[in-house]
Amino acid sequence: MSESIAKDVFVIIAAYHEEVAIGEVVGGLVSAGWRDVVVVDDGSSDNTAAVARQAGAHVLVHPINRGQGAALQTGITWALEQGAEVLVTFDADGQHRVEDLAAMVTPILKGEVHACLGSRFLEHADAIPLSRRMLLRGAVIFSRLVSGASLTDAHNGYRALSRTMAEQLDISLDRMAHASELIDQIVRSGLAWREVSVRIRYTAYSRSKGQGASAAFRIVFDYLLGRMLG
Ligand SMILES: Nc1nc2c(ncn2[C@@H]2O[C@H](COP(=O)(O)OP(=O)(O)O)[C@@H](O)[C@H]2O)c(=O)[nH]1
Ligand SMILES: [Mg+2]
Repeated sequence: MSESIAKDVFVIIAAYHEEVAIGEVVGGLVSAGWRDVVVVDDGSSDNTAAVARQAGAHVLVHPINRGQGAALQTGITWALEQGAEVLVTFDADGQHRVEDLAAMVTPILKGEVHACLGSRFLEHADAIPLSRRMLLRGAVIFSRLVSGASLTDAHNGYRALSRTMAEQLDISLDRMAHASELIDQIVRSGLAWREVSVRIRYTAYSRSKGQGASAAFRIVFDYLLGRMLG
């Protein structure tokens, strides 16, 4: 990857109790040349913040746990203040691949679109555990119904945003329902976006911590409540 691609790209990682994985995640990004890595430690009681700092990240800390949506908004606001031109949201648990990052940011740097949304279903979908596939299929149908967005993957945390797009976003749903909220806001912005094929890693670690079916109900509930109140 050439230095010019990484310049002004900020990678934002919301992390909660990820001391086991975060060092390798940050280290992998930094050693591949993505120097501006921002970890938002969301009130973890373990060593997430120290491990992330040691690996070379800028670390912002929420004193209490507020959820991934709130943490991403904190990171986005800070990166914009630092002059970020492209903002990437990236998971802390090792599920996203550094190798996919250039393909995520290049369409934005070229001025073709203002958002690239990672999709694990454009190619290689067979590598996804069946229970996950079924849950995510539900998320796609839900998002088509409520946002009218034609996506193949509605709950993928791997996104790249232009500065213009990021300035317009306003995440009000603190927990996991922010993923649907972000899609709504991106679609409604009227700015161009596209899906980009990425591979999600399913490790024993990430599967033991990840969002399951009960979390899906909470996500739908939070999202609908947010729509009613907003
Ligand atoms: N800041 C913050 N991040 C969280 C929280 N819960 C999960 N995350 C992070 O969000 C990312 C995705 O969460 P995960 O539970 O793995 O969701 P899944 O991969 O969609 O099943 C991971 O990097 C987590 O560390 C939270 O309460 N606050
Ligand atoms: Mg995960």
